[in-house]
Amino acid sequence: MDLISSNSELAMKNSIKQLSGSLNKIIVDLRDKILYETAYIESALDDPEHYDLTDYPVELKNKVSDMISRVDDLIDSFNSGHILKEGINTLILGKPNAGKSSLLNTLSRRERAIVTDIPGTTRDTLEEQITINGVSLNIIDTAGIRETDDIVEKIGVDKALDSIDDADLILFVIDSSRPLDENDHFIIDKIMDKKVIILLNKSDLVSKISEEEIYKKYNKPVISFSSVSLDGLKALESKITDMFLKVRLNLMILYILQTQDRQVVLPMQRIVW
Ligand SMILES: Nc1nc2c(ncn2[C@@H]2O[C@H](COP(=O)(O)OP(=O)(O)OP(=O)(O)O)[C@@H](O)[C@H]2O)c(=O)[nH]1
Ligand SMILES: [Mg+2]
Repeated sequence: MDLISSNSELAMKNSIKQLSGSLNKIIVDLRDKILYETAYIESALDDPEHYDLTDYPVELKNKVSDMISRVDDLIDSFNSGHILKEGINTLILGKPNAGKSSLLNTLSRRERAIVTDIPGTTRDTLEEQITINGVSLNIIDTAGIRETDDIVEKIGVDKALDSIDDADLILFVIDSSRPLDENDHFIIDKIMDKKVIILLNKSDLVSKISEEEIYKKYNKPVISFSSVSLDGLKALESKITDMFLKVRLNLMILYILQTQDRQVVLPMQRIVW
């Protein structure tokens, strides 16, 4: 199904590789190791005189932790598989008028979203697919987060907050020409345990907030940015691709697999999986 529904060539190659049996081989190998240890323990219990178990607990503990880390690698590979197939789910969050829709337009190089100086312009979530250095991103612009009595706007705000869980990356847009307010604090509290890049937007205006101050406070990457002067655009694009280094490694490995005999056992096998 992955192969049929994958929407890029890269995703297709990834699916083919999974089909080609590497995943199966790793699972069979893990299963064999677990069966071996289980059989060894059972035999030792049945026939204790012929088994020296003095160092076995330590040995077993090491083997089990190695297996756990292989399983963790597999789970990770699923995550980056999802990112390769569907793109990095990138949520743009911020209070009204921070410049979220302008950021979406800047990153997608087109006037995708309506931008006005009226706070509360964007009411529904808006998605756009873009590619940065070969990595695909599914960017979602959202309604500005604030307390509101407007029913439609409130639905948009709730939708934005609900999208946090599914986001692989959050671009938190702050209007640096104004001091932080309770809306900024409310947002940052909601996203502290996520992968976040903080954008100090409107850097072309006189700034009320410094990069150092924000970094010290929140310990997340901070980039000074402007959708008007395009200050910080390159820095943002490289930061995103650096954060998803694993995806880039997968791209490289897929390229190697494509150009070489697929039977070659790569030394980076652990990275692939
Ligand atoms: N000077 C300056 N103005 C900006 C920048 N980014 C956005 N703006 C302006 O800020 C205002 C709000 O921009 P939007 O992109 O609509 O802001 P938003 O966060 O999407 O706002 P809501 O949809 O209301 O939540 C507009 O007047 C933009 O032109 C920037 O980098 N520099
Ligand atoms: Mg908007």
